[in-house]
Amino acid sequence: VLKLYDYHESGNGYKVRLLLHQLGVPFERIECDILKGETRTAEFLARNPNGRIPLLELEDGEHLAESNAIQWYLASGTPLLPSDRRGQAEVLQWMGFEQYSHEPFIAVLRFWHFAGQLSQHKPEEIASKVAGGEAALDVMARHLAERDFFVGGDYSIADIALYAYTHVAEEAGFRLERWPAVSSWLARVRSQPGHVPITCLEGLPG
Ligand SMILES: N[C@@H](CCC(=O)N[C@@H](CS)C(=O)NCC(=O)O)C(=O)O
Repeated sequence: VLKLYDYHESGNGYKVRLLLHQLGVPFERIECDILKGETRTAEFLARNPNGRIPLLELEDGEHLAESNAIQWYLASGTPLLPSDRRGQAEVLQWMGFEQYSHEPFIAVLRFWHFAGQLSQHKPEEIASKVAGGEAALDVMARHLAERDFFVGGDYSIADIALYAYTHVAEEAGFRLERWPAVSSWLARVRSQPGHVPITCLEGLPG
């Protein structure tokens, strides 16, 4: 059975958890407390030298890191990844956007909030995270103004990648009502078959 090394608050981990549930793929979830350095032990680093979750252990004992690469692996050949070249490139485009223009602002600011680290950062650092997050939400809202989902009109792993930290952006101080197109997309994603919330920490028995 697949093993997912994960942390309960992690949106990156949630992308994989949610996808595994929606695909109905059995997995075991292993909690690693990142606040206690559990991804930085020699044992964990032997599995992922980059010291981060999510990490998927495959049936043959090999490992796959990076939330979006893991999603690609799992969704390949399913309706959650387009089969055409253009659609696949667009999924990668939005995943690249998520990792470079969204996660470093919204996810990092949320982490500073819940890890109690906000006071360790200068006001201008916080303001720059807020501005980056708002810019990302603006881009998403513009794209979603005329579309139900990010790529090709259908729900895909591009939506999961962006849903993970957008739906908890209020925990980072963003008021999502400012972006109605984003709020209605969040509701569409939530209504997909097999959807589970970020608080669902169950694996799936085989
Ligand atoms: N680009 C990576 C980011 C992974 C990442 O930042 N993981 C965080 C939790 S969300 C982590 O494991 N941090 C622990 C550490 O850095 O020690 C992905 O998308 O999977």
